[in-house]
Amino acid sequence: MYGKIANRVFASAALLMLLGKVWAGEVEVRIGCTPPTNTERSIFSVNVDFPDGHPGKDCPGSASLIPPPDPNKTPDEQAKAKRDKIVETLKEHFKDCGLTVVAVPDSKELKITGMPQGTLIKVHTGLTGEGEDRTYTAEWVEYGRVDFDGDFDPYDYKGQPAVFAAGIVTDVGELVARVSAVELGYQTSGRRVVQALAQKLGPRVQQYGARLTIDQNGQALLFTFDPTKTRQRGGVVFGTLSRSPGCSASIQLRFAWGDLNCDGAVNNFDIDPFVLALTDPNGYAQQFPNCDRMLADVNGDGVVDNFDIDPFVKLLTP
Ligand SMILES: [Ca+2]
Ligand SMILES: [Ca+2]
Repeated sequence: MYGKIANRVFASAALLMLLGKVWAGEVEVRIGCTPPTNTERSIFSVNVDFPDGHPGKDCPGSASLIPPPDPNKTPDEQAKAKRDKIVETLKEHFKDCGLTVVAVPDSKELKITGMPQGTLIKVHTGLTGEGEDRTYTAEWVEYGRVDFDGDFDPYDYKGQPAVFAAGIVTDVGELVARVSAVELGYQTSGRRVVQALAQKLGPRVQQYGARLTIDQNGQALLFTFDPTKTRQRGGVVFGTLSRSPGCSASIQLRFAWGDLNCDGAVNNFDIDPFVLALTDPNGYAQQFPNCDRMLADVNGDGVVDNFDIDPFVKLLTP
């Protein structure tokens, strides 16, 4: 059985050796900015973590120094100024690892293109104090998380009670919960904030195409996205006006169909794992514990079987 399937896959794939590698990585991720409120230059950072084993060049993290907003500018202009500063820094950091960073015209967003599937993108707002930034992608988001790490100052830069926000963006729309320090009785530990936000989001998250759980440390909201409801947009909303660092968010891109060794690329190295997924589910789970055997369901009918062989071979053929 194993031999027969392997032969069929290998025969079809022999052609590929001549054609070279096929890369999966063309995912676009967007970051939308809201106006910062910091009173001193503060760091806003974006980290891109390619999947383990990905042969592409490592992408270093990037920290942008965001100046305090110009009070003569409108909130939209302040958000765009922050966005432009981030674009300027990211461009420099990501140019060697195959990612392109541009400002999206007529918006407060930037987009990063060229991400391999399976990449983790993390945004840390540091001390920049903004209401509701967002990061999302089309079609490829698997998980999202919003962290409120540590204890937060219950006041914002104007001395008003701070507001904390978290939510999701999907094809259904945006679902955002906000909680103020007043509502929390000024007990603004990350755990309290996360609990309060989860309570507000809870009843409606599923309807928006995600599942919500709380991280075991109690300081992060974890979202698992429904692929059928994140075809156009899927991601998270996050932010706080508090003068404390500790708010961050990340999205994890799904691996591609056929990327059976989960290295972010679909190529000849996936042939052996594919055959293993097909013939020996337990063996596959043992050898690729961080991967999902269902990635072998290339024809998308919900089962992994021989009918996935031809579509898999097709994936490998440009
Ligand atoms: Ca692969
Ligand atoms: Ca199938």
